[in-house]
Amino acid sequence: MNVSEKLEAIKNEAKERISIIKSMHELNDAKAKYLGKKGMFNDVMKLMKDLPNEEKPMFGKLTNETKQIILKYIEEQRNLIEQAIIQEQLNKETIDVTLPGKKFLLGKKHLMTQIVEEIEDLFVGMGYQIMEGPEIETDENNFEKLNLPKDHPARDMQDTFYITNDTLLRTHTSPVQVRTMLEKGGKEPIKILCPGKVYRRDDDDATHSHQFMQIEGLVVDETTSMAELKGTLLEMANKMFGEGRKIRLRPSYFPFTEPSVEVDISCHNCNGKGCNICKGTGWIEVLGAGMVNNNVLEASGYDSTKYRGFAFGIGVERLAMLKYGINDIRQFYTNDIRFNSQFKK
Ligand code: 2U9
Repeated sequence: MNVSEKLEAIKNEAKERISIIKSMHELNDAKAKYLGKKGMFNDVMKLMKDLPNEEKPMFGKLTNETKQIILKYIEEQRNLIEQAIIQEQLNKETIDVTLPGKKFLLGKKHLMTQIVEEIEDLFVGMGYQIMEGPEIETDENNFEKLNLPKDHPARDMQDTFYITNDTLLRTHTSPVQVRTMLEKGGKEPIKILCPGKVYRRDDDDATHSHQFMQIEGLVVDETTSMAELKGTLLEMANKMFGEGRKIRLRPSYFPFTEPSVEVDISCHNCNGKGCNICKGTGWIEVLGAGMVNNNVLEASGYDSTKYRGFAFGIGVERLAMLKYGINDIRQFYTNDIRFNSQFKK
């Protein structure tokens, strides 16, 4: 085989072999085989040695042209392989734009949060400040300063989660008010609303929970009166249970207030006629209140001959149960989406 036949043979073989290569790796091997230092053109070089000198340039040129052609085959194949890789990727990632989209459910605030925020807004509108405090409290702040002496039944081990002899899980949010009074040092008027979790040693059932949400309010000033308390509670009753509510105060007893009252609201369900929610009475009991006991004012540094105060307390779960006809308090804590999603704001 002479030089030009050899070159023609290499070119034809390269064309055929390269055209069936499917991967970059194989293509690089082929490039080394045909064009590399130890490649197939070595044999051609050996044949060239025996050629007469005047023919050498012409065959040299032909060799270079053949190499360029093979390089072109390789580059063309490289393009084809690249296209195939891209096409394969595109096929894999094909999106069916006609498929229905995923439905994203929007979360919403828990009923308890909704009600607390609603009451907070109402009272902020009446000039109250929202105050919070720790859930682990001292016996002093939770009981002693609230006119609940050591032998008072409400301090019973059976009702309170004691942590040590003088620390406990607060049984009401009243210690937040105590802290505020102590901070103000008996000198400034107070108008605060204190929402928060409280704890009582109770066996959980449909109407009892060892942990629940309370909202208490406290106003201390020189002119604070029972009339002001009554007006405030009526405002809240109308806001929470709809316009046209009436309220009724019945005498009661709390150690921290004197006089103390239980507050009934005319039933929002039957408008006072009597139904299963109000147990036929036309009234539902929703909160307790009263004028702050002088002992309580004095214990936290307020001169009871100058200052007077009123306070009230609401159990938020009970309020929500009455408003929405919920019959099991445990519904608030089990996070059942079927329950929670019913209360859309
Ligand atoms: C200070 C002075 C007085 C807070 C009050 C009530 C009446 C009351 C109950 C409602 C339902 C508790 O959650 S419940 O079981 N609360 O009836 N709370 S007066 O009186 C205070 C608080 C702090 C310094």
